[in-house]
Amino acid sequence: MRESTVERITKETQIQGSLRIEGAGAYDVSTGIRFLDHMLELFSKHGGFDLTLKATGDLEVDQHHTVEDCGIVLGQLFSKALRDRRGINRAGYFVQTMDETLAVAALDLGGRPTLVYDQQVNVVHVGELQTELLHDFFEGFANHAGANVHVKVLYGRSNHHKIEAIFKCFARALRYACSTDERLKDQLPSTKGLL
Ligand SMILES: [Mn+2]
Repeated sequence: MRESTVERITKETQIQGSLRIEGAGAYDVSTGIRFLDHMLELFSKHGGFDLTLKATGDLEVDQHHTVEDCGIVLGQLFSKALRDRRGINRAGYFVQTMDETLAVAALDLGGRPTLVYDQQVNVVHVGELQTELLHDFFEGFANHAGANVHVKVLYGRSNHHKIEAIFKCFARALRYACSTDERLKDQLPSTKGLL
C-alpha cells in the first residue's frame, strides 16, 4: 500500500494530511474555504485516492497562504507515498469535459518541477475562493511532488465548470501517472537511472 502522512506547521498555516494512492476515493477535507474543499473532494473521488486534509490558516489575512500550502502538502503526500517511484507509469494525461467546458491536464512525475497553468477564469472569486490562487496551489504541488504539470482550459463558459474540469482531469492524469505497470515493477522509469 502506498500511503503517506504529512504534518506541516508554520506561523501562517497548520495542515495535517494523509493519502492512500490505491484508495477508493474516500475523503475528509476541510480547509476553511468551502469551494476548495469541493475541488479536493472531486480530486479524491476522480483519482481514486483516499485523502484527508485538515487545514487551519490565516484566512483573516487572505486565502493565499492556505491555498498555496494545501498544494504544497498535497505534493509532499504524493512524493512521500511514491517512495523511489520504481515501476510507476510516471507520465499521464487526461482530457475532461464538464458540460460546455473542455480541459486538459498532462503531467510527468519525473522529479523536475514545472507548472504551466491556464485556467481561462475571468472572475475574481468562485464561491468564496480567490481564483488566481489556484496557480499557487498547483505550483506548490508541482514543486513538492517533483512534477511537471501542464493544465489548460481549452474553452468553456462557467467559471465553476472550468475549475471543476481542471481538478477532474488533473486527478485522472495523476492516477495514471502513479499507477504501476507489472512488467516494469523493478525499474525506475528513466534512462538516467535516477528520478
Ligand atoms: Mn461543482
